[in-house]
Amino acid sequence: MANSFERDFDLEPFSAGEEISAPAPRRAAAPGMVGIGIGAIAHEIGLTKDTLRVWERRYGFPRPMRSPGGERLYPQEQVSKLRLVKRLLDAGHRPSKVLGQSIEVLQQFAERSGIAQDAPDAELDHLISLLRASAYEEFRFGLLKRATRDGLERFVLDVAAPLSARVGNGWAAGTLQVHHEHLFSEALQTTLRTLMRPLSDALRGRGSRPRVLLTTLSGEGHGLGILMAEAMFTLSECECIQLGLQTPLHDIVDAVAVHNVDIVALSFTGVMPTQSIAHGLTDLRNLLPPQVRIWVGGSSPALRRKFHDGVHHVAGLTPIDATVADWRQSAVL
Ligand code: B12
Repeated sequence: MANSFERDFDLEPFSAGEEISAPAPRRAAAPGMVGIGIGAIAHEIGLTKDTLRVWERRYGFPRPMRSPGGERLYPQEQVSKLRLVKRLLDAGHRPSKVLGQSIEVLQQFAERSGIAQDAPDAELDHLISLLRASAYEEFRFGLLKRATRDGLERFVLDVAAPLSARVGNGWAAGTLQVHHEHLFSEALQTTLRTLMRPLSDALRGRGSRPRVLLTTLSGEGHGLGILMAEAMFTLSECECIQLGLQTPLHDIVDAVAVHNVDIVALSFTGVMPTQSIAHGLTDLRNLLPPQVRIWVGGSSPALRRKFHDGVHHVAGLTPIDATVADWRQSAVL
C-alpha cells in the first residue's frame, strides 16, 4: 500500500488502463553543455531521486540529458521548471496536472494560486533593492532603524517574516542570488539578536518556564524561522536555549536533560523530504521523556499532516503566545 508521501508525489504503482507517457529517449549532453546531477537537483528542490525518476518515466518530465558515463544531467531551464513544479505541489496541486504543462502555463497556475506574490509594501521593496545592489551597510542600517522604530514583535511579524518570503521569491525568480540570501540572513540574524539580547539576558536566572530549546534537525539548513520563533518565545517570557542548526538527535536529548528543557521547538522549510521529517520526529519523540513537548513550525508542507501524537504543530509565529499560555495552564509548575 502506498504511504502518504508516495500518494502526494504520485509514486504509487501504475493502475490498469493508466495512460503512460512514452519513456523519453536518452539525449546525450552536447560537448561543453552544463547540466546538474540528480543528487544535487533532488537536494536543491527538496525531492527524492526516486521521485524524479518516476516522474520522468510516468510524465516524460523532467527529461535529463546523459553524461558520457550515462548519469542524468538536468539543464538549467528544467531546473527552473522543477522549482516551480515543487512550489505548486506544496500549494496542493497534483503532479499529474502540472508535470505535462509548459512553464508559461505553470506560471499562470502560480499566479492564480497566489504563489510568489508579495503583498505591496514600499519599505520592504526598498530593503530588497538595497540587497540587490549589494549595499550591505545600507541594508543593515535599514533593518536596524526599522527594528528600533517598531520594536521586536512588530519587527519580526511585519519585516523579518515577509522579507524572508520576498528574498526566497526573488531567489526562485532568479532576481536575487545565493550570495544575497547569505547577506540577508547574516544581517537579519544580527539585528534580531541585538534586539532580543537585553530581554533574554534579563530573563535568565529568573526561573521562567517553559524552558524552550530551539534547533533544526539534520538536513534543515534554514535558521531564520527558529530565530524568529525564539524572539516570540522570549516575548512570552520563556527562557530559550538556542542550539542553532542541524543538531543530531542524541545531542538534542543530552541538551534537554542538562538544561531541564520543557519544550523542543523545531523549524522545517520545504527542503527536507517529508519522510525524513516523519522519521526524525518519530525517533526524537521516542528518545525524549514523555513530559517534554515537541512543537514544530515552518513552511514545510509535511507539517500539514498528522505525524505523531506527541508532536504539536504551531501554525505560525502569532499563536506562540497563546500556545505557551496553554502550556502554563496545563503544566504542574
Ligand atoms: C535565507 C535562505 C537561505 C540561506 C539560509 C541561511 C540560514 N542560516 O538560515 C541559504 C542561502 C544558506 C539557503 C540555502 C538553501 N535554500 Co534557502 N532560503 C532562505 C530564505 C530566504 C529564508 C530561510 C528561512 O530561514 N526560512 C524559514 C522561515 C523564515 O520561513 P517559514 O518556513 O515560512 O516559517 C514561518 C513560520 O512558519 C514560522 N516558523 C518557522 N519555524 C518555526 C518554528 C516554530 C516552533 C514556530 C512556532 C514557528 C516557526 O516563522 C516563519 C515566519 O514567516 C527562504 C525563503 C522562505 N520563504 O523561507 C529560502 C528557501 C527556504 N530556500 C530554498 C532553497 C531551495 C534552498 C537551497 C536548497 C538552495 C539555495 N537557495 O541555495 C539551499 C538548501 C539549504 C539546506 N541545506 O537546507 C527554498 C525552499 C523551497 C522548498 N523546497 O520549499 C526557499 C523557500 C526559497 C524559495 N522560495 O524557493 N537558503
